[in-house]
Amino acid sequence: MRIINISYRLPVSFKTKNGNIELKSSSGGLVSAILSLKQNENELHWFGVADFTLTEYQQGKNLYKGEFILHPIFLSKDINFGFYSGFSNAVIWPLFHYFPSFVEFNANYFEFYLEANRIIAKNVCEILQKDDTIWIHDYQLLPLAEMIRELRPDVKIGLFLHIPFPSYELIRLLPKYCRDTLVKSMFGADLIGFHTYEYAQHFLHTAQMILGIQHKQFNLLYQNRTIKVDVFPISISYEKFNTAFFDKLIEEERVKLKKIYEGKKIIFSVDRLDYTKGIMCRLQGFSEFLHLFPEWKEKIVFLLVAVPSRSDLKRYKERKQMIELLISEINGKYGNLKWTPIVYQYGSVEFRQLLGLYTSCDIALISPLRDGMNLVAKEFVASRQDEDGVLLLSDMTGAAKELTDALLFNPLDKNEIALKIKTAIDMPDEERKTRMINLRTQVKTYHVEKWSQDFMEKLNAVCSLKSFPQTLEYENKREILIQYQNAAKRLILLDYDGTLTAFKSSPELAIPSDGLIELLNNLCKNPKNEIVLVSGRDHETLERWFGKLPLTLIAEHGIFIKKREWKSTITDAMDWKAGVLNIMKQFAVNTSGAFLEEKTYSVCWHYRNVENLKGFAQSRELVNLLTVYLNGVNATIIDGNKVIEVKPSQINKGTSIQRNFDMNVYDFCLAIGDDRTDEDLFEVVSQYNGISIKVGKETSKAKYRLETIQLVHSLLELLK
Ligand code: GDG
Repeated sequence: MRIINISYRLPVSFKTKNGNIELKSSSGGLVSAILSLKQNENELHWFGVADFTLTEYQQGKNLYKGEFILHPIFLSKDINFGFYSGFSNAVIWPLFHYFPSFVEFNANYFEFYLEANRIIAKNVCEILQKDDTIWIHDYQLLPLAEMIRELRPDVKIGLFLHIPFPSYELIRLLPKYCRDTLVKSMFGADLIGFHTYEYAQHFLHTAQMILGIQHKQFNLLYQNRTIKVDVFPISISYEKFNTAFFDKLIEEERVKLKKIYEGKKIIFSVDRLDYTKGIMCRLQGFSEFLHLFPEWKEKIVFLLVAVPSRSDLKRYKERKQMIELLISEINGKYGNLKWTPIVYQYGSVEFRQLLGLYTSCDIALISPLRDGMNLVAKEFVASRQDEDGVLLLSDMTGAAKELTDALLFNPLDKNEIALKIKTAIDMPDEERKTRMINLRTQVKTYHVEKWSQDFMEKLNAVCSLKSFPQTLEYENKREILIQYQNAAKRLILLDYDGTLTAFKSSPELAIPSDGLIELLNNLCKNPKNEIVLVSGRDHETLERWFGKLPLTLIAEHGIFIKKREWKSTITDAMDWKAGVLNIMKQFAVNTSGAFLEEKTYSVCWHYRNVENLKGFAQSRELVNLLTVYLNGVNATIIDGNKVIEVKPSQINKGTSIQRNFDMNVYDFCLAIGDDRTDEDLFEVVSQYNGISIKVGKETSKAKYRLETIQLVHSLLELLK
């Protein structure tokens, strides 16, 4: 198998130094993750944007002896700037981290972003082979999956977002064409992964608001494909950090640091200098600690490493100045000639030094305002083989969801930070050890190698689901007919609107034609047939139109069933109905063309007569509001075909026919429907090896597809 990994950065870089080419390899978490997929002769390819010139690459590529087959992509300076700094880091990064006021949207940069992704897609497709697996990483490459799929529809694609996916309220701040493109193009992937359930949930909500797609247990049907959304909290290579504790060089580093700061408690932090990392908050918290607990004067030191990052952007330059100003203020206010409370380095540290710091400090203080995951927290924990040290972690990080034995705090609350530092210092040895053991078990259990294997397994699983209906051809029809003729007991389940009759501007106008009544009557006449009309309509209408035919009627998606007489299947109180009706009325008043349909146990808001864009936009607002209103209530919102319906949860078209299968054994079963509500029907029918047919062009779990109502009639006419 070939795995094609694509991320903005390559795992290596080439630089000219004193006229010679030097190779610099990255040993970050993602490299370990992808390397762990090198089993069974897997070939690992890695595409990324080159941060070196073509000449440097040609001269230096033989220096690389690693496991990856490298594919550097050379972008022009302009495109790369607009793509990376201009759009990725000045729009998506701040917006997705809940810093909307830091967003600097420039339409040209968005074009460069798309253009860069197109170039990458083209390069990738040039080497693609059948059965390759593509894994795309992060916010720089959100449109890539769709772009690759356009060129190679058959390929297997996974996408993982390393940063948070924010609430829809943030996404909607982007210009419509931009947000629609970004979200829609993510659906080019088969599997879309996030660090936490919260991010996945935000994404699914956004998909419903922007594209009107509803998920079922995190699975979505989109353009004839099943797409899975799932959660994969990234981790680190536990072994690498754990075993480092006894490495000679690291031990030396630790001893050296402990000697320098002898007699003092050490607080340590390291991150890229980024406004999301909450470095200012951490400094304010430390300052508050010095203010509240002056007895710690000269007995504590804060070692703060800020790694230069994106320093070409205004927000990063100003943040650096703010941080450095605050550090000097705190040092000036509390320090003296013998003691500097904050020891600051603007520059990266080598792995050996980093591990020296992780293993010699008493407290790791990590305070992002938002962070997709935060690997520093996990690295600190994994490196503490001595089971000592306290992790102080912002509850706004993805890591806080897993590392619950850390001392969690709100990064904006400087008083809380100060008190938590004090708690950490005073923590009894036993509690400190227990917490650290629990944290280490957590990181050890789901390490980065497991993360990547888990992702690959889920990607393979979703791609093996064949969800799209195949067009019902002559051969299939013949097989159905043979099966029908050989059967002694048959069940035929038919939806009405959109399946047996066309939609009209108003539901009451869709009266069955004489021809249709005759067709149904003929089907009913055959004693081997049991015909069931499974509709979302109210039971009065069904009675009026079909009451005289000898068939079973199911109304309101299963709420009413008539074999001989009408019976309700509802046992729950319906106390939500009046409130929903009120909300829908309000929306009908505000949306000209929209109208309500009230049934005994459900309410519908129709927007088929509303201008397209306006209708869809209003329907999104309504779904949003109803989702909140119905929280904890036993009612389901159906985001249907130009209709929003609320109905009791426990009943759907699938449950309504379950009883038939419980009481009978059929040797022929056929279900035909056009709407999302018919998917429940198809699901049950497929469990009993029945034949399911979707009417129309959309995706479905049905086995076959017929594009028009006329074709449904012709098929039914053959069933004599
Ligand atoms: C993004 C998301 C998510 C940092 N300084 C030095 C150094 N580092 C290494 C750390 C750690 C990594 O960089 C930083 O990872 P984080 O997870 O903390 O943060 P981001 O860079 O913002 O990463 C984040 C991550 O993607 C993975 O999905 O967790 O939420 O924002 O590995 O050790 N390493 C060395 N010297 C340094 O000076 N050697």
